[in-house]
Parts: sequence; C-alpha cells; structure tokens
Amino acid sequence: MLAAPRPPRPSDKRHKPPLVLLTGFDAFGGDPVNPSWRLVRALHRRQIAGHRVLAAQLPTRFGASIERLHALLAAHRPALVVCLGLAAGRAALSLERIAINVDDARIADNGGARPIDTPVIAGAPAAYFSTLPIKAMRAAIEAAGAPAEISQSAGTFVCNHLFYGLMHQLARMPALRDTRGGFIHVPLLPEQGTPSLPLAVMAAGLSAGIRAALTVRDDLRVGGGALH
Ligand code: PCA
Repeated sequence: MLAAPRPPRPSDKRHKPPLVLLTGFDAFGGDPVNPSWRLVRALHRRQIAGHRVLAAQLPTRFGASIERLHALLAAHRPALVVCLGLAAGRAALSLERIAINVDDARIADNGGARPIDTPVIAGAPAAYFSTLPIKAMRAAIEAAGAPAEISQSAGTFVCNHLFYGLMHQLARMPALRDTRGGFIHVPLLPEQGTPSLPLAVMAAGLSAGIRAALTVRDDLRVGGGALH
C-alpha cells in the first residue's frame, strides 16, 4: 500500500525563490557613508527575474570580509552573487573583469591591517575572471540610463581581496558550481564629491544589470578593453 502524502505544514518553505546575494561595504578611509551599502540596501527584498534579492553589509577588513561572505554563501547558496564597493574617482558603474591573488594596501583597513604583497589565499591561482556576463550587463545598465564601464583592475585593497575570495569559493564549492559571481565598483554619491551618481540612477542600473546576469547565458562579444 502506498503511504498517504504528507500534508503540508505551515512551516514548509516550499517554492522559495532562488536568491541573489548582493554585498556592500561599511564606510572606510574617512568617508562617512559607503554608497555600495546604500545601493544594495535599496534593492533588498526586490524580486528580479524570479529571484529574491538579499543584501548584506561586509566589513572593510582583510580576512573578516571574506569570512563573512563565505558564511553567507554557505547559509544561502545564492544563484548569483554580486559584491560591490566604492571606487572614488570613477564616474560609472564599473564591472570588474578580474580578481588577482594579492593584497597591497595603500591605507589601513578598518581593523588597522595594511598587508603588503601578500597573497589573498596562499597557494591559490594568480587570478580568477568574473563569471558575470559583464558586456551584456554593461549594455543593460546603459539601457536603464546609468553609465557603465568594464574595468581591468579592481585594485589591490579590500575590494579585490573580497572579489578574489568570492571567486575562489565559487570555484571550490560543488554546491555553488552554477552560481555566477563578480564585482562592481561604484562612484561616490553626489553629496560626497565628484564624479558621482545619484543613488536612484545606480539602483536602476544595478537592477537592470542583475536581470541581465540572471537571463543572459552567453556574454556579448563586444569590445571592452583598454589600451593602458
Ligand atoms: N572600496 C574599497 C574597499 C571598500 C570599498 O567600498 C576598495 O575599492 O577596495
């Protein structure tokens, strides 16, 4: 005899939509706010292409930022992860192409650490490429009215460190084999200086970029290189 199907309980979390994990950093280096956190917070709980956005703040610290991110990855197993950080001086949403395995800090992080020429993860590969469709995302962000660019370097401070820690973990964890991940640097907010972008413009651009990352399988084959 067949067993009767188990009746659903109110606590059953069925049909839970897959997650998009967005991270931003806390304030650092004398700026009172970090626009990356303001931006991801603005998209928290939004639904994009059938996915639910979860926004989290990470500390601007070597080591601790990666530890916190890895805990979030293990707990939520997101379908897509986009980490964001501030790059004062840039004028567009800046889609990072590559994370490199080196920490070389020009200023101390929020815990006072200032590593120089040390690997993010000893013995790990020299670099990882973003697995986001960065050209398609640039096109989508621009179509949504926000400036966007491809960047060939995320620097050697905490943002590159976190980006590297993300890509290393996605490459290693079987449960995250299909999870796309990458990093976006954002400009200052208008009240912080120039160049800048209003929060609403960044939010419209980012949500269009996320939609592209969730729906475009093969990236566009269009230029995004730099001469220098
Ligand atoms: N930007 C820094 C670290 C935290 C942030 O928002 C960076 O570009 O490394």
